[in-house]
Amino acid sequence: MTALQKIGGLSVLAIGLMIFIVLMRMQTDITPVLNDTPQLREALREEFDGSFALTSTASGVVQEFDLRAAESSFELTKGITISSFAYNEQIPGPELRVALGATVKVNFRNDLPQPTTIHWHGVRVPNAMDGVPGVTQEPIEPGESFVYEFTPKDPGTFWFHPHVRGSEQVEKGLYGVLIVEDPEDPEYTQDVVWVVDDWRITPAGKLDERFNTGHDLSHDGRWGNVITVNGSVDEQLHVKPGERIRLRLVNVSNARVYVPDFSPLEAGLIAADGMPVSGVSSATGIELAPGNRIDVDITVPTGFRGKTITVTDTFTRATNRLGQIIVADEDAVSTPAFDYPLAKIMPLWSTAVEADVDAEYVLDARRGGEYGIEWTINGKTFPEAEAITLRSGEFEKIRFTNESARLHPMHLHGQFFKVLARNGKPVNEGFWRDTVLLKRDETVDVGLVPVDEGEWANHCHTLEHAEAGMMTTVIVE
Ligand SMILES: [Cu+2]
Repeated sequence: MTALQKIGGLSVLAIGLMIFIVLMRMQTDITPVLNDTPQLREALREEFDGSFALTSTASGVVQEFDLRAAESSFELTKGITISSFAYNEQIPGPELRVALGATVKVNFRNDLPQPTTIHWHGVRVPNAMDGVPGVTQEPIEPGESFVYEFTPKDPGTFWFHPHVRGSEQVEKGLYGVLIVEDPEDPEYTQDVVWVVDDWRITPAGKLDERFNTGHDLSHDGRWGNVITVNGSVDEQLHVKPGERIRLRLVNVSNARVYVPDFSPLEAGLIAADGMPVSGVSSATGIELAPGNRIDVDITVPTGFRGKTITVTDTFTRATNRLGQIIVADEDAVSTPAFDYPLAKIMPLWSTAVEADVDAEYVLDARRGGEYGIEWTINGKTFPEAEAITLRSGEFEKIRFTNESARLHPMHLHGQFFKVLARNGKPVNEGFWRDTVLLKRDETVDVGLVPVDEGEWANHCHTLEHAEAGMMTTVIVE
């Protein structure tokens, strides 16, 4: 079957689906009795109050970093050295650790042969520091420099990557992690980051330089055939029995989704997308879509002396190896005892089902454009779509409707939201997100109270889909 035939099939499917949805809507128009009132909205906003730091608590300390993007070469594994891009010649780029309250100053220089920017994924930065070309800044041309300066408002696990030709620049190795440390963070015996990526390597042992192919665009983006953790196909974390570790997983892949399985270790989910959860649950089985982060709390049982645990990914039918946790054949150390600090306020928003949808984003594909296929939001590609406006400090309900058969991890910049319902069924995840995965034909309702003002990107984090138009903006005012 040719790509065009496949796309044709997709259109027929999409038209069928549209007719079905119209029929469904005609039916549902008669049934719902929503009680959207100013009182309901007020109550929903009150539930939220106190969830986020409204202003930064700048300490006056400045933590300064020099970051340079340039062409590089990278040894993925023995015999496979690829032409890459890198920050400071490292893959992953440098791990930036800053104290909550410190101002982060990044002196960035672009020595790539193409323009770039840096987006600080999940960090509530001043709008002008968000790194989105054509929205918050001009692209940084080769040979040019730019100073990013912001004071993070939230502690947690965040990351940074380019927002220009993302499907190529991120795939070639441009990404790094930003960790904001809270003085109230408990003392784990180790605090470790696992940056999870996949690479598409040709039989000749080179990085496949065909970006944005028709196949990748008409499917779930570019999935690689080699998975690395911290740039290694054989990442090993050495621990002692009794240790209590904080493991931060960041999915920087263009498109691949992971479902980490830590068993037989018990791994508690303590933070999602950088933000603390309202109650600890198992981290095994959580979907880590592109852009997502999870922080897990693992106590190594004393009975695991001398054991090796392989952490795997079970999202696809094949089980993929991520990294290994190797327990020393030594006496146990004493386990630090503390309760991980949970989110102080997390709205339940159980009455949000009664609120009308304030903005709906319909996700779909069509033929056309530079790549022969375009991914659309409400029938438009970036930048033709008009921005929607969200009211700062008010409860807002957004609906994402996936009318395609493909995966779309939708990422809203500058704001955190909570999933309210999937396919109309209320859910309570107990954590905030900045990126939510939509599966085929799925509808996801999210609630938020926007607090950071400006024009923010809202796009699919499958980087090939974003490249083919799947991006729009919201204005918070
Ligand atoms: Cu997508």
